[in-house]
Amino acid sequence: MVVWTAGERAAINSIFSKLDYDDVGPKALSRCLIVYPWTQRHFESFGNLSNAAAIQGNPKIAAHGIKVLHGLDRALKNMDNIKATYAELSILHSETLHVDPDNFKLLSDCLTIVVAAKMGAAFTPDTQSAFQKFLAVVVSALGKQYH
Ligand code: HNI
Repeated sequence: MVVWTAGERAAINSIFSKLDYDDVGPKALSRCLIVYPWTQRHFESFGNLSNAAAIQGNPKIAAHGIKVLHGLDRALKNMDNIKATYAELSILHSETLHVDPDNFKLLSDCLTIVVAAKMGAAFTPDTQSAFQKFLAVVVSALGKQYH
């Protein structure tokens, strides 16, 4: 059972309450596909991924980046039971999509970098500590149904 302090809960909710999903979601996913090109193989049906500009301009990638962020909302609403909340999504990524679970960490790191760039000085070490803990619990939960 993950224990969250009141400060961590406040920091995490504050980040998401101010997040522009339509901006941050596409930026995080496209960053992941550019920085870690092997992740592109999961999106070959999404159209042109031939270079960074194509990826950053790909509407399907953008839409999926937003979907991923909304996928994080599920954890936000179930902070005390993130593992159970993501059981189905973990099975989907494992058995249907065959996504290497290492990639969850890569995407979450890209999301952290995008959020930090947006927040600037407001992304204090304490804020980052809470955000990284939240993403680490999500990444762990998404990997739980892999065998
Ligand atoms: Ni992921 C579908 C959430 C990481 C590749 N992914 C989803 C869906 C959600 C989601 C929500 C939609 C499920 C549905 O339709 O029922 N993905 C998340 C979250 C993370 C994540 C919260 C991690 C923080 N996904 C990844 C990673 C990859 C990935 C790291 C590959 C590199 N995800 C996919 C693919 C799909 C997907 C591929 C299906 C897309 C489609 O529509 O075909």
